[in-house]
Amino acid sequence: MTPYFTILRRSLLVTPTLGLALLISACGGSQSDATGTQDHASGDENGTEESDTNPTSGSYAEVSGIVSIEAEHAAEVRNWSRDDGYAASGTTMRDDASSRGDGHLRFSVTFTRTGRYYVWFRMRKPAGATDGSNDCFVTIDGNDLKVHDGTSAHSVIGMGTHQTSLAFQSRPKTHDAALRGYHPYCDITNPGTVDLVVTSRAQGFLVDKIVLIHVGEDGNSDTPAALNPTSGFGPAETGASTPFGSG
Ligand SMILES: [Ca+2]
Repeated sequence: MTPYFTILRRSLLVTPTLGLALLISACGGSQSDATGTQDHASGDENGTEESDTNPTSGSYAEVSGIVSIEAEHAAEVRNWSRDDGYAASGTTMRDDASSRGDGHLRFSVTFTRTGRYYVWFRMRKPAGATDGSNDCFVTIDGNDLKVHDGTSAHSVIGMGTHQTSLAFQSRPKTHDAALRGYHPYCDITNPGTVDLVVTSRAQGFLVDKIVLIHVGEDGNSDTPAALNPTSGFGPAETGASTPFGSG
């Protein structure tokens, strides 16, 4: 259990209002939405012919309850591009799509350990950008990420941030302000390989790294390495092989 998760649990359970306020404050305040009407990833209706695909790309793998992915090492890229202008782990990927749903980063991830994983993104919006450039859709095998408010689970749109420098956050993109203080997560019910897809929602939005951390039934991180993805570059990539653009 990391100190961060200890603090998080105590904040949410003992003083939920304060905990939520702290989390929202840490995440940069309330979140407005980008203009437009699409609130869900539209998938890849245009097919894959425009995708920049590396057919030899391998899977990422969960190792000891951790999945760590460099955004620039996607197995498939469409309408995102490398942006070396930031202090990143490797480099960042920038959403270049001119409309929502018209681009993506696709990752293949193999899990051996089932259960719940909290999702962290090292991300930022571009300097000087409005809140219209601060989020993305995220799905795993086509399913939305969720948050749990202590009573029930709720689907969320994806991940979002108000940070103007790259920082790890476990912050959902959702229209429901009451849900923004909870960790977005995915439940892995069976060992095997899934598609993690980051779909364009905000032109200029930047992602450096994606980390998934297995958590116990009480919501606390139970990874023995006690890796804290809220600072630095986070854990090294797990199980990557022949990623996009590596050669
Ligand atoms: Ca990176």
